[in-house]
Amino acid sequence: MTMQKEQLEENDKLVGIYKIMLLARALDAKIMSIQRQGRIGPYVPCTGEEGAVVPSVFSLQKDDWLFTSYRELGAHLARGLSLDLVLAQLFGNSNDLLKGRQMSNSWSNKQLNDVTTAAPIGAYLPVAVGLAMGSKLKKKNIAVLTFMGDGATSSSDFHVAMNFAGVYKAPIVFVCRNNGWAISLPVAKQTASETLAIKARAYGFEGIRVDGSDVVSVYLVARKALEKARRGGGPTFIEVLTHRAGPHSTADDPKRYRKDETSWEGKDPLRLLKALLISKGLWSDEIDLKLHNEYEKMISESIARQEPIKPLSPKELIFEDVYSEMPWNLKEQMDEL
Ligand SMILES: Cc1ncc(C[n+]2csc(CCOP(=O)(O)OP(=O)(O)O)c2C)c(N)n1
Ligand SMILES: [Mg+2]
Repeated sequence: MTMQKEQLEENDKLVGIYKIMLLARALDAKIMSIQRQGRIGPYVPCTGEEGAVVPSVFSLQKDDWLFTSYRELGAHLARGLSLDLVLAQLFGNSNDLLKGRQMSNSWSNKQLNDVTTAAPIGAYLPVAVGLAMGSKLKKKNIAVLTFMGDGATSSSDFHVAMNFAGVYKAPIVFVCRNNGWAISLPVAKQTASETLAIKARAYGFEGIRVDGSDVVSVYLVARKALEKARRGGGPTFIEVLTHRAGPHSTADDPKRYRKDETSWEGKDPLRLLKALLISKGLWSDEIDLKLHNEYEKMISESIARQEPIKPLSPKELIFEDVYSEMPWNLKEQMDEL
């Protein structure tokens, strides 16, 4: 590929990343507002962390796999999850692919190799590594990308996952969003380790620390790590320094523990990427406003479609999807219900 063509493709990627970040930001604000109006259950917002999340998904290939925690709305959007499915999950209606059974923010889509999360912090990490190990055994040249928070690095499952990934050279990339907080616990009380990235060294593989407001760096580091995984070069751990702009969740009041913080807006990944695109002649304030308005309209229309849809009945929810053929005793109980 010529340098020029490569540059054009990279520019397209950056614009693509920016658009998804913009959509995630607009959607996050709207979801917060409908949550405050009592129209959905609890929600975990993602504003401020888009730069740590969206870029790496742009280097995933179709057969690769994605695992997330709950603050990676932009990752699901980047993987191709539709607005309707994002909202159906939050309304827990009958359109939801998970039938309203999962906690909010636990998006997934089988067709997109986008796996739902587990509520216990870090519990899905060994599953992600297992999938990567299995793919390697089957000689598929694919990679697994998994996100986690800084708090997840204290879980026993983190150790299990990192250890197996290192020993078996699993084709996996761990992206740890270090936003400095596990709800109200600051990262300094989470670990005595100098950084989170250096933890990878003890497991025998590369750990890299990158600034989450620098989208280009996050993109390049993640792309290289995913290529390495697919080539058989084993795992990489990427610590992305980022900022949780809002509360932990809608059930949290950060004013009680987060005081005297300096403004984060100068480090806002969305603002910084927008400025970069404008400086490269790839974007303008006019296009930005137009797209933002389009997104707001799309989001409102999607809410109008999903909100009136009812949830499934308890009968379908309790009895289905456990056995391929329902045993007689369950059938009896279902009839009774
Ligand atoms: C094993 C376990 N312990 C505690 C909790 C309660 N809990 C939910 S989210 C959370 C904080 C996790 O922080 P982090 O991994 O840094 O992710 P962030 O919320 O900052 O994105 C905790 C302690 C849980 N879900 N699972
Ligand atoms: Mg955190």
